[in-house]
Parts: sequence; C-alpha cells; structure tokens
Amino acid sequence: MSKSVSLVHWCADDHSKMPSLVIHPVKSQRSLLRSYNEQKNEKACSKFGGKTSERSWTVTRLGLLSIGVGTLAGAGYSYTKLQQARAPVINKDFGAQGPLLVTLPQVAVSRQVISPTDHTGLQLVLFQYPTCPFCCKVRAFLDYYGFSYDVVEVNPVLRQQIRWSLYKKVPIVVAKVEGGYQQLNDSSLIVSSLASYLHDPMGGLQNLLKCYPTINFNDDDGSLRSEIMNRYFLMFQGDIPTGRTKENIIEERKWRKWADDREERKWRKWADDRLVHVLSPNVYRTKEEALQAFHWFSEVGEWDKHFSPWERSLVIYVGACAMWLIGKRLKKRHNLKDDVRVSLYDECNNWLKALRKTRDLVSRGPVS
Ligand SMILES: N[C@@H](CCC(=O)N[C@@H](CS)C(=O)NCC(=O)O)C(=O)O
Repeated sequence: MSKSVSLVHWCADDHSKMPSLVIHPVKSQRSLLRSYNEQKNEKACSKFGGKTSERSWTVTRLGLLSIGVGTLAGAGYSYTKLQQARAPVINKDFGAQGPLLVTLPQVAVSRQVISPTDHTGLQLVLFQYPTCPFCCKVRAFLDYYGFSYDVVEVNPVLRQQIRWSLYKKVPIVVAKVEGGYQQLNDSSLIVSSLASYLHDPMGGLQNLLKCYPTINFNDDDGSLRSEIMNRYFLMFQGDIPTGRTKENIIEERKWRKWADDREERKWRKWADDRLVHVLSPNVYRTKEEALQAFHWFSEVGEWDKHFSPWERSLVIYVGACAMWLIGKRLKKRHNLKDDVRVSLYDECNNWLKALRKTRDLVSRGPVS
C-alpha cells in the first residue's frame, strides 16, 4: 500500500469534497500501516450503513461529556477545599466540657469489673475494642487505681454500640454525674480527668472537664484538626489534695525528680506518640499473624457471646485484613525499621533505661 494514503484526510466541513492535505509527522512504518488499516476498517464499516462511525461519534461525545463533568466536579471540590482551609475555624464550644447525656446509652454491657475500694460513685462505662492500645491504656489505669466499671465491647467494623456518639473513636468513658451522664472522649483526657478527680473530688468531674477544652484548627494542609488542651496535666482546681501542704508537695518533688509531673507527662506522651505506633505493625506483621491475633481477641473477648456468628466472622476477617494494611501504613509513616521487631525493642529499651535511672534515685532516697 502506498504510504501517501495516510497523509490525505477528507475535510469534514468541506462540501466540495476537495481533499485537504494534512501533514502528520512521519513516525514509523508500523504506525503508518496501523493508521492506514484503521482508515480501511472505518471505510469498510461505513459501507454497511455508517452505524459504527455514528456510534463512535456518540462514544466520543460521551467521553468528552464525562471529561467535562469530571473536570467541573474536580474544580468544584478543590475550590470548596480551598475555601474551607481559608475559612476561620470557630471554636464556639471553647472551654465547654464534652456532651452531657440525659440517659445512659441503651447498649448491652459485656462485662463488669467490680472494685471494692471504689467510692467515687461515678458508675463508669467503658466503650472499647479489646484490640485498641488506647483502650488497653485506659483499662490499665482504671484497674490500677481501683475503679469499678462496666465494659461495652464495640464491634470495630460496624460500631453500632457507639452510634449514639458524635465522637467516633474508642475509648469513650461515660460517667454518672449530677444531672446525667458525662461523656469523656480520648484516652489521655480520661486518664488525666479521672486522676485529677481522685485527688480532688469536691470540685466535681464536670468542673474539672472545663480545664480540658478542645481547640479546633486548620493544619498546614488545610485539614480540620482538634487538640485537647492540658491533656497530659492533672488539674487540682486551685485546691491542695487532702492531707497535703504546698511545701510538702514541693519538698517531695525536690528529691523524687523521676516522679515529678514533667517526667510523667514525658512518658505519657511517649506512650501515645511512639509506643502505640510500634505495636500495631508488630502485632499485625503478616496476614497470618493478623488473623491469629484476631482469633485470639475473639477468644479472650468472648466475641461468640457478644456478637452474632456472622458479625464475629466479619470482625475477624475484615478486621485482620484492615489491621494488616494499617500496620504497613504505620510502619512507613513512623519510619520503623525493616524488621519492625527492632523498632519495638528500641522503644522498650528506651523505657527500661529510664526505669533503671528511676530505681537508682529511689534507692538513694531523699536528698538532704
Ligand atoms: N487520641 C485518641 C485516639 C483513639 C483512636 O485512634 N482509637 C482508634 C482505635 S485504636 C479508633 O477508634 N479509630 C477509629 C475507628 O476505629 O474507626 C485516644 O487517645 O483515645
């Protein structure tokens, strides 16, 4: 076939049917041949009523329409996002505590932890996943300080048990207070507010929560974020804990440097910012280990009692798969070592070094 065929196109708008010469950059023998064959096919098809060329024109129009709609939608989305980022963030609930519920959420309690030494009267309910490190932290705190509490196992996939809450993460604690039930969101806020309450119950839990306002702000990439102020601080509401004097507290802190608030805050922050992020990539290191872990959670959390069989299977298989993927993402985001075990050991050694220092200080006793 002559190559010149592919160089001559009929100009669609030209009614005189005069050929107009369109020069294409000559590419290769093969591409010219392909082009010729395409034209030959097109002509052959148009011999049978031109249906294919009509159809291809419709397809082109539909394609162009989709591109147009897609571009418009994309531009609209970016514009809205930009506007959102520029809009001032209104902190209208600044200084207010979390929501006060009129009644306790109507969900089945999975188990009760009863401590005979608990005289707080707070009637705590903990909404949790047994697999969540933040929930483990709260349980460890509640058990250590001898709180009684009810546990509600939340289905991590469907989360029906926290449907009543605007805050969609766990742990959530609900505490009985005057006039209703106080919702406490975020593990560190739960620990700090309840520890402060133990020191100084007279001021009431609701008053204490005013010391932990949530501030909303836009971060560098324009996403809305929130931060709980004083999250790692205990609040004494201006009162000195019962049976203590100011001098007594200062004196104690002079020698118990290791136990002072700063040190405590440092390690609480470390648990949130470092330790929890090495745990998931280690627990869900491979697909097999993730599945193994979820089967074990089901066993110890008695999921066969709390979830229906299909729900339990859903949580085990979907949960294991999701956590394996999340583990991989966390590994990348937190720059963990190739062998994630090494990162876990590094963090543990970090903590042990601090403990060793602590032991030395304790054995030395007060500095005179
Ligand atoms: N800063 C929060 C973090 C809580 C958190 O991220 N919890 C995870 C479970 S480990 C969660 O609920 N994620 C949302 C979800 O599962 O949909 C805290 O300390 O309580």
